[in-house]
Amino acid sequence: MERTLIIVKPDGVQRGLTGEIISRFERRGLKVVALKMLQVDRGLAEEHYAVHKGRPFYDGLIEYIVSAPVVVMALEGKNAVKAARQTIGATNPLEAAPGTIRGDYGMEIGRNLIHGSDSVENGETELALWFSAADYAPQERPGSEWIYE
Ligand code: D4T
Repeated sequence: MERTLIIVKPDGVQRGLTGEIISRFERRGLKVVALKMLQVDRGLAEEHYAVHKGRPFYDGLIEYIVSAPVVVMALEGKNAVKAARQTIGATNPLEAAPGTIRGDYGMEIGRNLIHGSDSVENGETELALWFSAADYAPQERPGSEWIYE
Protein backbone atom coordinates (compact mmCIF):
# COMPACT_ATOMS: atom_id res chain seq x y z
CA MET A 1 0.00 0.00 0.00
CA GLU A 2 1.16 3.53 -0.80
CA ARG A 3 0.39 6.79 0.93
CA THR A 4 0.07 10.24 -0.62
CA LEU A 5 -0.33 13.74 0.77
CA ILE A 6 -3.39 15.73 -0.28
CA ILE A 7 -3.95 19.39 0.57
CA VAL A 8 -7.32 21.05 -0.02
CA LYS A 9 -5.95 24.54 -0.65
CA PRO A 10 -7.52 27.75 0.74
CA ASP A 11 -9.82 28.23 -2.28
CA GLY A 12 -11.16 24.69 -1.93
CA VAL A 13 -11.92 25.20 1.76
CA GLN A 14 -13.42 28.69 1.35
CA ARG A 15 -15.61 27.52 -1.54
CA GLY A 16 -17.04 24.75 0.60
CA LEU A 17 -15.60 21.98 -1.57
CA THR A 18 -13.73 20.06 1.14
CA GLY A 19 -16.42 17.41 1.59
CA GLU A 20 -16.88 16.98 -2.17
CA ILE A 21 -13.14 16.57 -2.67
CA ILE A 22 -12.72 14.05 0.15
CA SER A 23 -15.72 12.06 -1.01
CA ARG A 24 -14.30 11.72 -4.54
CA PHE A 25 -11.22 10.01 -3.12
CA GLU A 26 -13.26 7.89 -0.72
CA ARG A 27 -15.70 6.76 -3.41
CA ARG A 28 -12.80 5.79 -5.63
CA GLY A 29 -11.44 3.48 -2.93
CA LEU A 30 -8.67 5.55 -1.33
CA LYS A 31 -8.69 5.49 2.46
CA VAL A 32 -8.17 8.57 4.66
CA VAL A 33 -5.63 7.59 7.34
CA ALA A 34 -4.81 11.08 8.69
CA LEU A 35 -6.74 14.35 8.44
CA LYS A 36 -6.46 17.86 9.89
CA MET A 37 -7.35 21.50 9.24
CA LEU A 38 -4.78 24.20 9.87
CA GLN A 39 -3.70 27.71 9.07
CA VAL A 40 -0.36 27.19 7.34
CA ASP A 41 2.54 29.32 8.53
CA ARG A 42 4.96 30.78 6.03
CA GLY A 43 7.83 28.50 7.10
CA LEU A 44 5.84 25.35 6.37
CA ALA A 45 4.56 26.77 3.06
CA GLU A 46 8.12 27.63 2.00
CA GLU A 47 9.40 24.20 2.95
CA HIS A 48 6.59 22.45 1.09
CA TYR A 49 7.14 24.51 -2.07
CA ALA A 50 10.96 24.79 -1.76
CA VAL A 51 11.40 23.18 -5.18
CA HIS A 52 9.65 26.19 -6.78
CA LYS A 53 11.70 28.89 -5.02
CA GLY A 54 12.87 31.49 -7.55
CA ARG A 55 10.18 30.74 -10.10
CA PRO A 56 7.98 33.69 -11.13
CA PHE A 57 4.84 32.27 -9.50
CA TYR A 58 6.54 31.36 -6.19
CA ASP A 59 5.67 34.47 -4.12
CA GLY A 60 2.03 34.34 -5.22
CA LEU A 61 1.89 30.63 -4.48
CA ILE A 62 3.12 31.17 -0.90
CA GLU A 63 0.67 34.07 -0.34
CA TYR A 64 -2.16 31.86 -1.62
CA ILE A 65 -1.32 28.90 0.61
CA VAL A 66 -1.09 31.01 3.79
CA SER A 67 -4.17 33.13 2.95
CA ALA A 68 -6.77 30.93 4.73
CA PRO A 69 -6.96 27.47 6.34
CA VAL A 70 -6.22 24.29 4.44
CA VAL A 71 -7.36 20.71 5.00
CA VAL A 72 -4.55 18.21 4.73
CA MET A 73 -4.81 14.44 4.61
CA ALA A 74 -2.92 11.23 4.03
CA LEU A 75 -4.61 8.85 1.63
CA GLU A 76 -3.71 5.18 1.49
CA GLY A 77 -4.26 2.64 -1.25
CA LYS A 78 -2.61 0.57 -3.96
CA ASN A 79 -0.91 3.03 -6.33
CA ALA A 80 -2.36 5.85 -4.22
CA VAL A 81 -0.05 8.51 -5.70
CA LYS A 82 -1.00 7.82 -9.31
CA ALA A 83 -4.70 7.29 -8.55
CA ALA A 84 -4.95 10.54 -6.57
CA ARG A 85 -3.12 12.57 -9.25
CA GLN A 86 -5.51 11.18 -11.85
CA THR A 87 -8.56 12.12 -9.75
CA ILE A 88 -7.07 15.61 -9.21
CA GLY A 89 -6.34 16.34 -12.92
CA ALA A 90 -3.72 18.48 -14.68
CA THR A 91 -2.05 21.36 -12.78
CA ASN A 92 -3.80 23.98 -14.95
CA PRO A 93 -7.56 23.53 -14.49
CA LEU A 94 -8.11 24.68 -18.09
CA GLU A 95 -6.16 21.62 -19.22
CA ALA A 96 -7.62 19.24 -16.65
CA ALA A 97 -10.10 16.70 -18.01
CA PRO A 98 -13.77 17.10 -17.11
CA GLY A 99 -14.53 14.67 -14.31
CA THR A 100 -11.33 15.52 -12.47
CA ILE A 101 -11.43 17.83 -9.42
CA ARG A 102 -9.56 20.65 -11.15
CA GLY A 103 -11.42 20.11 -14.42
CA ASP A 104 -14.79 20.32 -12.69
CA TYR A 105 -14.16 23.13 -10.19
CA GLY A 106 -11.16 25.19 -11.33
CA MET A 107 -10.55 28.05 -13.77
CA GLU A 108 -6.92 29.13 -13.18
CA ILE A 109 -3.58 27.53 -12.29
CA GLY A 110 -3.10 29.92 -9.36
CA ARG A 111 -6.39 28.71 -7.81
CA ASN A 112 -6.18 25.01 -8.57
CA LEU A 113 -7.88 23.86 -5.38
CA ILE A 114 -5.77 20.94 -4.34
CA HIS A 115 -2.30 19.48 -4.05
CA GLY A 116 -1.36 15.83 -4.44
CA SER A 117 2.14 14.34 -4.15
CA ASP A 118 3.66 13.68 -7.57
CA SER A 119 5.76 10.59 -6.70
CA VAL A 120 5.99 7.96 -3.98
CA GLU A 121 9.29 9.43 -2.82
CA ASN A 122 7.98 13.01 -2.66
CA GLY A 123 4.85 11.71 -0.96
CA GLU A 124 6.93 10.23 1.86
CA THR A 125 8.91 13.46 2.27
CA GLU A 126 5.76 15.61 2.23
CA LEU A 127 3.87 13.36 4.65
CA ALA A 128 6.79 13.63 7.10
CA LEU A 129 6.61 17.42 6.78
CA TRP A 130 2.87 17.69 7.49
CA PHE A 131 2.15 14.78 9.84
CA SER A 132 3.78 12.98 12.76
CA ALA A 133 3.36 9.28 13.52
CA ALA A 134 0.72 10.02 16.20
CA ASP A 135 -1.54 11.71 13.60
CA TYR A 136 -2.24 8.44 11.79
CA ALA A 137 -5.22 6.21 12.47
CA PRO A 138 -4.59 3.23 10.20
CA GLN A 139 -7.60 0.95 9.78
CA GLU A 140 -8.52 -2.33 8.12
CA ARG A 141 -11.82 -1.90 6.36
CA PRO A 142 -14.24 -4.67 5.43
CA GLY A 143 -14.95 -4.86 1.70
CA SER A 144 -11.48 -4.02 0.41
CA GLU A 145 -11.70 -7.23 -1.67
CA TRP A 146 -14.36 -5.34 -3.69
CA ILE A 147 -11.86 -2.59 -4.48
CA TYR A 148 -8.70 -4.66 -5.05
CA GLU A 149 -8.43 -8.14 -6.51
P1 D4T B 1 0.61 20.99 -6.63
O1 D4T B 1 2.06 20.86 -6.23
O2 D4T B 1 -0.04 22.20 -6.05
O3 D4T B 1 -0.15 19.73 -6.46
O4 D4T B 1 0.60 21.20 -8.15
P2 D4T B 1 1.20 20.26 -9.25
O5 D4T B 1 2.10 19.21 -8.67
O6 D4T B 1 0.07 19.78 -10.10
O7 D4T B 1 2.04 21.33 -10.03
P3 D4T B 1 3.44 21.99 -9.72
O8 D4T B 1 4.16 21.28 -8.60
O9 D4T B 1 4.13 22.14 -11.04
O10 D4T B 1 3.05 23.45 -9.21
C1 D4T B 1 2.89 23.75 -7.85
C2 D4T B 1 1.85 24.81 -7.69
O11 D4T B 1 2.28 26.03 -8.25
C3 D4T B 1 1.21 26.66 -8.94
N1 D4T B 1 1.71 27.12 -10.24
C4 D4T B 1 2.47 26.28 -10.98
C5 D4T B 1 1.39 28.38 -10.66
O12 D4T B 1 0.67 29.15 -9.96
N2 D4T B 1 1.86 28.81 -11.87
C6 D4T B 1 2.64 27.99 -12.66
O13 D4T B 1 3.05 28.43 -13.76
C7 D4T B 1 2.96 26.68 -12.21
C8 D4T B 1 3.80 25.74 -13.04
C9 D4T B 1 0.19 25.64 -9.05
C10 D4T B 1 0.59 24.53 -8.41
